[in-house]
Amino acid sequence: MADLAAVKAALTSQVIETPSWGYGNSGTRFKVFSQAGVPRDPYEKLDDAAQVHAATGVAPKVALHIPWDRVDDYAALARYARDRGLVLGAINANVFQDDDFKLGSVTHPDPGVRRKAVGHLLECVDIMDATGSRDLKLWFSDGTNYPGQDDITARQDRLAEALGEVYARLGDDQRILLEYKLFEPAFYTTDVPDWGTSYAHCLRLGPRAQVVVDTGHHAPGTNIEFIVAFLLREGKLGGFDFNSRFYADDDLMVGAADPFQLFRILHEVAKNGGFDPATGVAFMLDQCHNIEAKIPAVIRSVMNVQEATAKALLVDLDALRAAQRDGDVLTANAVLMDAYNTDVRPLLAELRGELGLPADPVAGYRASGWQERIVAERVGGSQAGWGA
Ligand code: LRH
Ligand code: MN
Ligand code: MN
Repeated sequence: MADLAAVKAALTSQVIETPSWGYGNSGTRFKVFSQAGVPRDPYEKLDDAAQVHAATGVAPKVALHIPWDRVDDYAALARYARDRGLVLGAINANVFQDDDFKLGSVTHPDPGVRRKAVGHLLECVDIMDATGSRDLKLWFSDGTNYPGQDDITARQDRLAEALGEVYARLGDDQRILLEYKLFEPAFYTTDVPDWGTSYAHCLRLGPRAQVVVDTGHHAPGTNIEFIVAFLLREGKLGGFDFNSRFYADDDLMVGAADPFQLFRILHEVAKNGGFDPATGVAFMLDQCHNIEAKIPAVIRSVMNVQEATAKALLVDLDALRAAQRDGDVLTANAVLMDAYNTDVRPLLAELRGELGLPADPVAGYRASGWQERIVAERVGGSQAGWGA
């Protein structure tokens, strides 16, 4: 039997980082839908994130995206966050929304464009110094659309050079988290398309470069928990961008499409010690809420991660290992399924009660009056960045 007190302690110390862009308007390339009351600036995004933290108790960190969250004074933004019980999390660089980056950013054939891209990445490290952020999260849209368009190997060389320059600029407590994605917006080659490419670059860079796994960035059918187990074993799992998908990079609420996959991923995290804050695994959300109400959707997502975490922590590892040792396939599988099929909602409601949180965080948010207030007070909200 899993130790319930230890399960509760792990659930209490878990930190789920929410994305600033999840609070803004978003959409697809076909349409960005506007919602009433969305934040008009990064400060208001933090106000909304504070509501998520108030309702759940486990979401004190907020990731920023630069330049979507550009402000004059980042130290002041960090203070504003602190005053609301929050801290600023990963700084996400954006080298994908500038006309200059049409053929790539750090892998662009023109050294002048590469310099501009690296300049932005270095500026993001300056911002981290001001905000106290630990993580520089890098996702490159770089790639090609047509065979022959550019030299695949030369692009890897350019990528390595840029990453090396940024790595050298990191402070002792800062990390590069290198994200991969199979395709989109590039449709033929992508310069960091998979975990292996990211891992190879991180390995070469050194211990402060780690891989980030965005759950929506794989080919259909990819066994993500295998990747997670492998990276944890190598000390190279920097964190997650959680979301869920039915087809490609859908950015739907985590746990909505495939809660069983989320459980299998978090089982690997639990089994390999990844919930220990000392391992530094960041549990981030990377989602956009195009058609649903944003703040309750973020709350729901946090709850979905908590539920999958609780189930993963409930796996009876002694029984599992005994069955594995005995080659008892059916019992091993049953041990795992017993944990997955446990209704952990009463346990989480009890824990929230003990912590003075609403037993039902979505209901707690709805009763708070915040939604009505922002709809009345905020006029002309901004969009997350897509299509901006
Ligand atoms: C790319 C990505 C990356 C970006 C975010 C907005 O698809 O997952 O993490 O920063 O979306
Ligand atoms: Mn992502
Ligand atoms: Mn993505």
